[in-house]
Amino acid sequence: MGKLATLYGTAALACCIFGGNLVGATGCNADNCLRALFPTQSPAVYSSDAAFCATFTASVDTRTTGFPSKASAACGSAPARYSSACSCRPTISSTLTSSTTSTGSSTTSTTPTPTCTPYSNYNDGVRNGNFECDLAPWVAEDIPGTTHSVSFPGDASNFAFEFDQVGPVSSQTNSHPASLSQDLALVGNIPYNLRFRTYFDKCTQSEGFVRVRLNGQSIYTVNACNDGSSTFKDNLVQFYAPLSGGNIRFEFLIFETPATVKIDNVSAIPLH
Ligand SMILES: [Ca+2]
Repeated sequence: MGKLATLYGTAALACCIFGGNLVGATGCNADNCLRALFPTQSPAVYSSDAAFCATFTASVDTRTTGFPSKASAACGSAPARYSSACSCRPTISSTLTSSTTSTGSSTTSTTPTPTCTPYSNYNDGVRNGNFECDLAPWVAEDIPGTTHSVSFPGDASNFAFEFDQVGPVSSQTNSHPASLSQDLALVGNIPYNLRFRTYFDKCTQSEGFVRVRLNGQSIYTVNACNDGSSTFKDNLVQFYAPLSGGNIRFEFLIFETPATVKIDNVSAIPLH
């Protein structure tokens, strides 16, 4: 299955999509570098990048290596790009509370309580993409033998959507699999980066895969064995939104019992 799918409405448009933005040496530029470094308001994602920015802006920084790998394609190795992105990074309004206390030989963990941020910044076409506001406006559909939940831990210890194959695999798995979907708030006629993180509990021949549909069209699949199991992995799909709105649908074509698949940190951000 392809790891990267690229859909554009016209070949003519493709010439312009990946052109780098011109960025000055100082100031805040709302460009692809910023969006790559801070793709969501997820506290988990934000905290790691905020930590990078804290070290980066502590002094005049001229480093050309050691940048967050997820932003290297968009930001390159010019310190000014990172300085710009760090100078206008998002203000996070939600926090997670989590505590672990050790008393002698016993350890007590407290399940975090999400503080809801119902809509992301930066023109994100996905709402509640980090599942920190429970499930809505996502719609989850089970089939015989499957269940779902918003569970902890998610990606980097917050919440995630969890699909579970708990019973015999249904004969309708191929034709009408369990799914997770929502209507998107896309601006028409521009290209987008769809990013999300997936977790498969194991890599086996029969574990199966997750299929992504945009407006009913299959645009991407990720296999249980694509990137290893038992950890969250990045996925990137570039697509062109011909119209405003739209619908995204994750389908769980899982053929093993028991099996667990998680999805977290879903975002759809304009490329420019
Ligand atoms: Ca999450």
